[in-house]
Amino acid sequence: MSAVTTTLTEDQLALAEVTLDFAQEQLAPHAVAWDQDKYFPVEVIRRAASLGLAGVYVRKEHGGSGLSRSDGVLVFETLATGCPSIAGYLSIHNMVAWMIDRYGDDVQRARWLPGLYSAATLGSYCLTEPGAGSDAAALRTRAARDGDHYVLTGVKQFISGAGSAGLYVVMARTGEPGPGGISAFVVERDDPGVSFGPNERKMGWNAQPTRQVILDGVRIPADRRLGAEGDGFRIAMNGLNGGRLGIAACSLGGAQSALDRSLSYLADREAFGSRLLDAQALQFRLADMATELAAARALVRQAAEALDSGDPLAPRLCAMAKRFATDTGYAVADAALQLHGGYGYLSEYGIEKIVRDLRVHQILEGTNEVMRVIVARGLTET
Ligand code: FAD
Ligand code: 2MC
Repeated sequence: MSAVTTTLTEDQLALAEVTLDFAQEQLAPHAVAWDQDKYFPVEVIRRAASLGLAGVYVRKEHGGSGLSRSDGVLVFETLATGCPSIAGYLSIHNMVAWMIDRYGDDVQRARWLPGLYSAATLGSYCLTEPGAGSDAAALRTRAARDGDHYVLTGVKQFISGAGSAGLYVVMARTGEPGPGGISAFVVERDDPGVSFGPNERKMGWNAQPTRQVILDGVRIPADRRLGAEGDGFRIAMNGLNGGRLGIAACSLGGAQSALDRSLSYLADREAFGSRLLDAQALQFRLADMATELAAARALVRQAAEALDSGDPLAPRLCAMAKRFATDTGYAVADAALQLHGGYGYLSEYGIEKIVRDLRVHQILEGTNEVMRVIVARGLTET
């Protein structure tokens, strides 16, 4: 905990205490079993919602917690010390709730936000398609206007929470090829024509489902569109700026937990007549892990402050922070596994689960290669 408290305000310290208690009491004791059983603990997510953690960025006047991104990265880092997979899903749910608060009109907010911030309704974000992942602006899901309705047809791939979620923010094409022809819509699970693929079998993030969302002539009223026609790509990207920080923070929390466990493990484990913790080679490894995590945390906070202040460089800083924190988090968790010797490789110690969970953070919400594309474009275009 000491590693995350520097320069925090009194309010932030209190927030971190509440979320850390929740993570240690409600998530950590069950994380290994949820992973093994592929169990999505919706009831625990609803308990998190009762603490305001399902409407983190929804404005207070709209019923949410009204927290800043700087607060939010603290929330997701501390939650991820208990389970990166559930913290990661909550980050996505909060991205969806923020998009509705930010881009919805009063009627849309009143209709969907209460369900989202109480987590009575879970949210999913649907951008990726089988033929359009990194090149998201190439998406082909079609939303054809038909009088006062749109008819959506297409397939969304790798959707977190799909099947369990009641509300889907779907990016679909209403106009010309490229980003300018994309609009954002809210699709509900019970809309006729919505179905789901099987729960994907995957390396990590097993405590939450990942499925295709299949849209087969889904006819929805035009008032399900978020923002104007053609604004969907911008809405999707602005959602992802904050989302990428959430995922970055989850990597920090998972890795911090792996580092803390390594310290206790090495203090207990003896070899060659002394505690392993007394071996300077291992102390240096721990020192490097702590240093790299502190550097990543500083960059995540800097990006969060940039997003809070509306800095035009914020998208680039978010990409830098997502790339650096998710690479660092994975490396630190993998080093923690090594420090546990053979026990790190056993499921019951929970370390290999952290490594598997953190691996996907280098891929989703924009791969780390795409993060480099964003940073490099910024460098070469200015
Ligand atoms: P591709 O785009 O095909 O990329 C393949 C490789 O090529 C990658 O290494 C990539 O970095 C590299 N590459 C591509 N373009 C370039 C380039 N220009 N320069 C250099 N390298 C490049 N999506 C959602 O919309 N909603 C979700 O909820 C969601 N949840 C997910 C959950 C999981 C568990 C997973 C695995 C994915 C999820 N995704 C979700 C999808 C995720 O965002 C995509 O997998 C990711 O954006 C990459 O797309 P792709 O898999 O099609 O890879
Ligand atoms: N913030 C704000 N606006 C952005 C933005 C960002 N991060 N990125 C792009 N835009 C705007 C950009 O400014 C431009 O606006 P305008 O037309 O007004 O100039 C518009 O969007 C089009 O942008 P580009 O011309 O850069 O579009 P391009 O097609 O070249 O590529 C790229 C953009 C590669 C950055 C984008 O496709 C991308 O981020 N790809 C990765 C996809 C991704 O992150 N998927 C994650 C899925 S969700 C997930 O995995 C979950 C687990 C939830």
